[in-house]
Amino acid sequence: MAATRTFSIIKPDATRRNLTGAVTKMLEDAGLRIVASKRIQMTKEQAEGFYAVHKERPFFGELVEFMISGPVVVQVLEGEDAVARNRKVMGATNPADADEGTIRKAYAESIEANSVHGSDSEENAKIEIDYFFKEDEIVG
Ligand code: RTP
Ligand code: MG
Repeated sequence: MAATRTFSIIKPDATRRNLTGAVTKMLEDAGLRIVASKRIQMTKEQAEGFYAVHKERPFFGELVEFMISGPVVVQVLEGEDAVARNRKVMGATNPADADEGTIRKAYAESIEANSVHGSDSEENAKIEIDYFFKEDEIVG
């Protein structure tokens, strides 16, 4: 199968605890290649736009505040079946439900401060990659 791409964020709870390398290693060990990566401080507008699908959810305001509470590392990951492969190594949204060997089981602090984001479909992966990266910033 051909390599596909997905989009990942190492969230502020993880960068705060200096876990950028540890999380990246788990992604790489899962068969994903980091083909673009940058550390950014998201603006409120950027975070609101990124999570626009969750606008009506009760946790939207808190989620935006959390995502701008510190730097994040946005990444493009490439690999076979990248979206599903990444979702698998991330683990369940709530770390209490996450399987052993997943990033969230190892590092997430709570259902909100859960260390990583990963696109949930190939279609959303394209949209999310475009939201943060220009094509010439991605080197496969
Ligand atoms: P993500 O989008 O970050 O990869 O995570 P996900 O698909 O597993 O979770 P989703 O339902 O899309 O929610 C997006 C992010 O919102 C925060 N959240 N907080 N307080 C809450 O009940 C709650 N539920 C979700 C988490 O940071 C989650 O990753
Ligand atoms: Mg999601």
